Amino acid sequence: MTDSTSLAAETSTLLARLGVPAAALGGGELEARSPIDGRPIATLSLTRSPAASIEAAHAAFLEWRDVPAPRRGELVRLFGEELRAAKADLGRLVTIECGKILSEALGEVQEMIDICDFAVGLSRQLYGLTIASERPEHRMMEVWRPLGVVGVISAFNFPVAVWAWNAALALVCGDSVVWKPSEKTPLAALAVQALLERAAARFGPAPQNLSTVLIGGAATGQELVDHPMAALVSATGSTAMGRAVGPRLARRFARALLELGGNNAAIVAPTADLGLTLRAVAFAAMGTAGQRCTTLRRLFVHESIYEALVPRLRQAYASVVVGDPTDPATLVGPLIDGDAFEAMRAALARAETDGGRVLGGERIAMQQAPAGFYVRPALVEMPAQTGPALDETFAPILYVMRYSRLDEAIRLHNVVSQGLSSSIFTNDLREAERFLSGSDCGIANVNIGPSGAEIGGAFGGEKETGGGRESGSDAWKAYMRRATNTINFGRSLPLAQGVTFDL
Ligand code: UN1
Repeated sequence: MTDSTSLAAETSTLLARLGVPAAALGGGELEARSPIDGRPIATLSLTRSPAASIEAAHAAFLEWRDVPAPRRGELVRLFGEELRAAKADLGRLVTIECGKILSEALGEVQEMIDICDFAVGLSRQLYGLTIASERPEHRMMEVWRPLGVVGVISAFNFPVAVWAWNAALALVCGDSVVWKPSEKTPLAALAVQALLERAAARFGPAPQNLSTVLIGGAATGQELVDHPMAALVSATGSTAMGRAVGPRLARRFARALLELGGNNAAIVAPTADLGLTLRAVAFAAMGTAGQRCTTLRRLFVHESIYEALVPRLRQAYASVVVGDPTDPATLVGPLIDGDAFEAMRAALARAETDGGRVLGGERIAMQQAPAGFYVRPALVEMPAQTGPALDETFAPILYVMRYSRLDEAIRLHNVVSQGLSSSIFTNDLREAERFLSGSDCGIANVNIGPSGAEIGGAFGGEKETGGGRESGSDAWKAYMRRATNTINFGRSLPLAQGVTFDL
């Protein structure tokens, strides 16, 4: 286990190398902590005036929207280069600040690089349509124009990638970006901002304040949500956060892109490849210590294979290596903090009341990190889908249930209030297709787990997950304003729908 003085020292070395100005750190009122040992790693100041930052970003937008889109793509290309060069350092910082294992932290930085590549290509493909006009000598077209200031509110569990999904698209779409990162992971945000500034310096004259970071808590986020100059706010976090943010944005008719909770499930059907299923379930349910919005939380196993799969799962849960996320042997790092641990314990206690058989869930003492919250992931065999199995608890708990009929499993799958991601494990084509059309989630997979999506697809979900779509496919359209243009190139004025109005 890395000792805490060396963690703080390593953090400041990493921040310096990543280009974070020393003036941004030290002496402020926000204390950044590492979940590795629960101890402070840096202090920083809160943003004094979020409104001033948003107004400055709006001025940047007015310049940036006139820069041709492929040229805007060049800035994102350079940013992708900075990320490639800084991948090891930024990944390490992400591990220190949010506790995910190094391989996953590096994967998160890779996800940023991937979305930059996607956005660079997109900068030459912001296509509109030409539409047949019913009037002679008229042309109709649909064009996509830059939108304005894009606010991004991100969560601790993906402290850099989710911002990048939004920012890379927003920047090529001609928007400026104001980022309110989780107050649990402000340092990674400052590092990313510094890398973007490096790219901007190489780009040539880029508008000042094209991207800014607001350091603060919920009140700062609220200022961003309420500011009339924030045209779109893309917010990732709990459903409770979305319930607070959504109506405030609606009140001023601003755009909302909400990526909220998931209570993701998988169905393991009789023909499933059990070796593959075991590995997929282990990563999806225990990876990132259960702290992904796409984490697998419910597993429906067909009764005919229950005894073949579940004992192997129990073994995996009992033996998975929990510990220091900087150690390459570790697969499960710490929870983000004590509140997360309390929520996990409370959910497990409720599960027991409902007749659940709980394996794991106990805190693991780490000699050198008494204030770190390390837990053995919990596997809970439930007699039925009740109580905590219907909620999202942001911790590594997998509720396992038996099923006999696929239609019933799909019904139970859909019964929860969230609708993010879902999977089936089967080699039966009919079952796979029935599941894909039956799942009510934004993401539905066959023979892979629900987490770890690639950036090329649209990411997001239905119901209490909030309905937003980020990242690939045509998610970029949320960051632009659609305009329908009709051009009359004749000398007369025929009216649509055959209306006459002759003076
Ligand atoms: C999140 O947890 O908020 O699909 C995002 C995944 C990752 C992103 C998760 N690509 O698990």
